[in-house]
Amino acid sequence: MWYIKAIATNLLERGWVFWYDKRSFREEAIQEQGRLVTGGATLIQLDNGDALGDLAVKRVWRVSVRGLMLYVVWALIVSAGVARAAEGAAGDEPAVQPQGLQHAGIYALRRIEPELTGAGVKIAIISRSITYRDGEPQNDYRPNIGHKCFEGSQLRFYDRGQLPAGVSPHATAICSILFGDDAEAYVPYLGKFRYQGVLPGATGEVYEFWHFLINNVFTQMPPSADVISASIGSQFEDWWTRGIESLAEHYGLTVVVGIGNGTESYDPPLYPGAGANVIGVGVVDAVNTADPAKSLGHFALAYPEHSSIGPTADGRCKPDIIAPGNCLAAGVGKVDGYEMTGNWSSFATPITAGVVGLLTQKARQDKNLSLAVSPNGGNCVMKAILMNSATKLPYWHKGRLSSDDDQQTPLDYVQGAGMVNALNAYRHLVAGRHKPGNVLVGGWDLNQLDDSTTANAYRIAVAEPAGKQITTTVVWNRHYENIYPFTRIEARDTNLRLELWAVNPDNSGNDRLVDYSDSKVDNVEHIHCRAVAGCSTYEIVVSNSDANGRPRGDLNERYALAWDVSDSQDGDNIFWHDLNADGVVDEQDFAILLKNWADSMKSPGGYQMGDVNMDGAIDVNDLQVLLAHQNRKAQWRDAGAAN
Ligand SMILES: [Ca+2]
Ligand SMILES: [Ca+2]
Ligand SMILES: [Ca+2]
Ligand SMILES: [Ca+2]
Repeated sequence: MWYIKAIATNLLERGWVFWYDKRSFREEAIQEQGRLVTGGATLIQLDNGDALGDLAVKRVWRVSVRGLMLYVVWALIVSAGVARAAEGAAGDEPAVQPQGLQHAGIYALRRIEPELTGAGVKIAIISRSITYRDGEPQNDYRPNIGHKCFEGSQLRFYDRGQLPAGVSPHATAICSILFGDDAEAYVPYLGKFRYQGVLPGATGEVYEFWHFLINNVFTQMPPSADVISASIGSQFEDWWTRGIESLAEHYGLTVVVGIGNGTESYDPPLYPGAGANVIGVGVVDAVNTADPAKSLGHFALAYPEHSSIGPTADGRCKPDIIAPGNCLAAGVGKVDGYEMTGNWSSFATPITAGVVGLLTQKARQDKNLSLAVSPNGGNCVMKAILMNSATKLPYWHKGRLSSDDDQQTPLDYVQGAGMVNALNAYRHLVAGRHKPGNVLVGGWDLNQLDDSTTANAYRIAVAEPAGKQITTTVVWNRHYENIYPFTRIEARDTNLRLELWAVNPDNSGNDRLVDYSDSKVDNVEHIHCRAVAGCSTYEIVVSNSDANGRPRGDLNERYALAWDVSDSQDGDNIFWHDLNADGVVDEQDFAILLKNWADSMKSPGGYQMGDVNMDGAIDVNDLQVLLAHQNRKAQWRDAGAAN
């Protein structure tokens, strides 16, 4: 068997792994693991007991060599010999917490780039005082720095200093998700576990909200930070929400803000999360179970009942992105206590901001990536990369249920561009910046359109278009005055358009427009569509939608573009059928489908889940698909409770 070992070693070095023992690793098991491609990681072990490490399995082939059946696995090797990842079946050893970070691909990224801990990166946390007296904040906005998970953290505080600073449970939870690190954490229902936030090596700059508005927003003095994370919201746009957008525009600062959860279904997204230049974050719910160990480790979809929903009052798509919200987080009662946060966009926000922090650290290490952190448009690059690399969850569709609005509505009203995927975002970033012309199948650009260049084209070659998905996103800033009250300069705003063309290199007369995205009001355009069978050359075109109707001199616009070609996404996700996310497809799910079907007839403009076959309407055909999956169970449901 030595030669198999040698081949294995060689393949390993090139990112391949192969398998030969049918007893230890059956084909079905490989295929099962193969579903965990997105942000997933799984341990594969050689039959002699050598751990190959955590792998994100991409594809499996079966081949025969000298009579031996080999299973060849195209995989990304995450690291060798590390502890088993907790993506798998419930009943695993409790792994690192918060598991929401695992679900967002953050631990998988850290396994391939262990030094990505946020070192050298500064994150500003905008934190409201918990107590107000006569409208005055009482300065209780800080995390509980006595908590064990903050022992090694670098946290600095900014407030007016007139009142003694107090502790906020909200800020404690958020800062632990970002900066916490505790090798010996414990809660009774999990036993011992490792606690590790997104950026344990970063510096946290914690600002009291009103202090931040007066000292930084009003004066337009950007905080000393690379990313702003805020879990704060107001129903209405105001001078300070526009002032924050102005900071993003004028300093290229990435601002990540939760859109809120609302108090009832279909509440609109809150400002500044709803602001055009901000990354607005919605929440992916944990699965529906009474077992805390399971609800910390398994996540379902974003639901309009729990996550606020777009469009905004002026018709723009929000959120931009979603992330898991239910995290284990430091509490304020005990110095070593941890509590479950629940499904709130407040906690999806630091996960998303943290991913931008990780990308920032990487972009600083490589001068070829430096435009991603440029003060001139870096926020657009980060937003384009984050959105383009996001994972589409079941039911992702543009705008309303029907498809007739898809070209004018770039994003899903509940999922935005999809769920944050740190590993995929990292791959997008390191694929590098490419200027218009012939480009690689993945990458990004920071560029501009003006009077002389009214369109830029990026040509990609897709070797095997069958079953492939082409995704591309363009992001630009809206323009604001940089003094109070930060009025929007509407005349300065542009309306960009994104097109995907199937190109015939031999005869441009045969080029065909495959898809386009051209909203009148959004400052993002997004395409996610299947490649055309038999067509391997494509062109992505960014242009001014109304170039002909505008006076000259007004067309300058800086934009960031990201693009990628990926395999078609997982159609076998149980949440297509398990509508209440309790881990089994049964009559409760049929009842939800029937209700949503009725609602979709009553209010065709609403957002209902249940178009299982994605033909733009909920009807009897969807019910039939659901019935065909009756009694299907999620792996986690019947597995023993984790410790
Ligand atoms: Ca639609
Ligand atoms: Ca447009
Ligand atoms: Ca169910
Ligand atoms: Ca349907």
